Amino acid sequence: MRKPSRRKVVAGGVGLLGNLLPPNVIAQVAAPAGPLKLAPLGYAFNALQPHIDAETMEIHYSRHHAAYVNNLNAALYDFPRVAAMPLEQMLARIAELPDGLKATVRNNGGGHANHTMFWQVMGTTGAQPSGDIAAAIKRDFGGLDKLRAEFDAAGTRLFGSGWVFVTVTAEGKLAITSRPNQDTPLMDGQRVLFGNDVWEHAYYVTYQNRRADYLKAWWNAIDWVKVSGRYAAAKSGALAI
Ligand code: MN3
Repeated sequence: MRKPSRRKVVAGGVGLLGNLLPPNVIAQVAAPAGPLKLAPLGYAFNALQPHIDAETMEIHYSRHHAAYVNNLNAALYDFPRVAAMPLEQMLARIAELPDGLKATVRNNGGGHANHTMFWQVMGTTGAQPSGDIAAAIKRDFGGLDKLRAEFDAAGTRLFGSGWVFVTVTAEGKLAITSRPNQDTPLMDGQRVLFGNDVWEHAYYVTYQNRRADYLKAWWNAIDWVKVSGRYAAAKSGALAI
């Protein structure tokens, strides 16, 4: 069951209750319910054009990602002890969670973590890998071209919906892996340096069925300054999602 979007809740709150309730109650109605939040995107929906079109970005962020957050918050309402856990722990300890919560955390918690990372590693700086991250890419893949070829091949091979990731260890070692649906290496206690969403909703408007073309173009949307920051955070133990 889909919960109404925040915008609809706000509109409903003002339209139906605005004349009846004091302002503090309206604020509670309008606030997103639950412990998890949809972070601001950090750039405009059209910022990644022509590689990712604005319509795709808007639907992907405002509807798909928002739905994962809303669904998870709704499910966590009855499990306050789980709700108090950081998301990466919820995912790493999924086997210990109440049975009624496992599938929701896996699908919607995984979706929330994956998309939070995804928006973060994209941007418009146009920078290329340099310094530590460039050295690690050369050491572990033989260079950026080889990383790209291997990563795109993994994304093309993945049947149906899922993600391709580059994981990073605390020592800074990089590896390519893929997962179906909204699964994430966080469920195995690993850390994600960056990853690409190969669900059709991530690319269908511009690329239709041409996933390989999307994978190739996506490298133009990566912000290597942000990836570099995540790499440093992973090595210092500070990288969470
Ligand atoms: Mn997606």
